[in-house]
Amino acid sequence: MINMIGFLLLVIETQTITLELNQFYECSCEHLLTAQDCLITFCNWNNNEEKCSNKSCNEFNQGDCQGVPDSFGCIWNYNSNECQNFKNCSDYSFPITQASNCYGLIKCQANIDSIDQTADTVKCMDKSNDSARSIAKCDQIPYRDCEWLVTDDNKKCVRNIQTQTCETKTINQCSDYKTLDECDMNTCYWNDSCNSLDCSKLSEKNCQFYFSFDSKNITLCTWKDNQCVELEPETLQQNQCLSYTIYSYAWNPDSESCEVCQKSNLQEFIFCRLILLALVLN
Ligand SMILES: *[C@@H]1O[C@H](CO)[C@@H](O)[C@H](O)[C@H]1NC(C)=O
Ligand SMILES: *[C@@H]1O[C@H](CO)[C@@H](O)[C@H](O)[C@H]1NC(C)=O
Ligand SMILES: *[C@@H]1O[C@H](CO)[C@@H](O)[C@H](O)[C@H]1NC(C)=O
Ligand SMILES: *[C@@H]1O[C@H](CO)[C@@H](O)[C@H](O)[C@H]1NC(C)=O
Ligand SMILES: CC(=O)N[C@H]1CO[C@H](CO)[C@@H](O)[C@@H]1O
Repeated sequence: MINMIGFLLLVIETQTITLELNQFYECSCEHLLTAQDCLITFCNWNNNEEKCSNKSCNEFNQGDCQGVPDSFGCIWNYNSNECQNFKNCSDYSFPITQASNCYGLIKCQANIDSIDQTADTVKCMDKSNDSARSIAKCDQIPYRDCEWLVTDDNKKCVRNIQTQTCETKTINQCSDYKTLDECDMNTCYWNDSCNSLDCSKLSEKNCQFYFSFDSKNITLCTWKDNQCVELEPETLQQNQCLSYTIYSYAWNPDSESCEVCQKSNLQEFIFCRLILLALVLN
């Protein structure tokens, strides 16, 4: 029985290391529960209430505005040169060659149907799926920008070098990419063939995180004993928690542990199941 519970705990640990995209870089000031953690660049600490709260967008310079986690809802406006509250993806449009700027907004993507060749503009829209590279469809994407975007039915936009077009392909694993050009280095690596990435394949400089195959999940890595390994947030100290996890985990002074800021439904589901199972087993 104890072995069984041990095994289940192990399963939970591996689950928590891989974050869903909506759990990554999502801490906001309200998650920072001690004065020490309340980041002065982004937040204000109220000594009386012992509470950390976000500064408003218009207090940020360009660098900080572009650096705050999405949860602050701040976007830099290049026209008026100020940091503004983000409202809606469809408020933004860019020259066609800068369509990738849509992905720098908050949960937005390029709206392929809005491409206007005459005016040279593309509008942004709300995300149509949960991938960091979500897109509605691959055709009409300029060859140059055809970079492993993910459609709502989980197909990939892949360059066809022969026809110089952006093709819709069913890709189930890195080895389905047959050439170095096709091999998506955000999630795969090349060693004579295209293989899935893991932390151990990353250089010290790139030892931070990598995306899952569909860019829907992120695995955090850390440099330890001269190699890149999977980060185990539960083992982090207070002063490491925020930065090692790229603002995805914050220190909980009550439990004295480093905990994910944005809890996913799935984890709660697993947790409930574990508790139920433990009850049954007892
Ligand atoms: C904090 O962020 C929220 C959006 O998440 C915003 O509505 C609120 O105005 C911000 N607080 C301040 C002080 O600006
Ligand atoms: C943004 O605006 C569009 C078009 O008006 C609307 O359909 C969509 O629901 C809005 N999105 C959000 C997140 O409010
Ligand atoms: C490339 O990596 C894969 C997976 O790690 C391994 O199985 C394969 O042997 C490697 N190939 C070469 C040529 O090193
Ligand atoms: C992404 O994470 C979710 C939830 O943890 C999991 O169900 C899914 O299989 C993962 N997908 C990939 C491609 O790793
Ligand atoms: C944000 C969003 O719209 N996500 C959707 C992406 O596509 C999948 C599959 O169609 C949906 O289940 C998600 O809700």
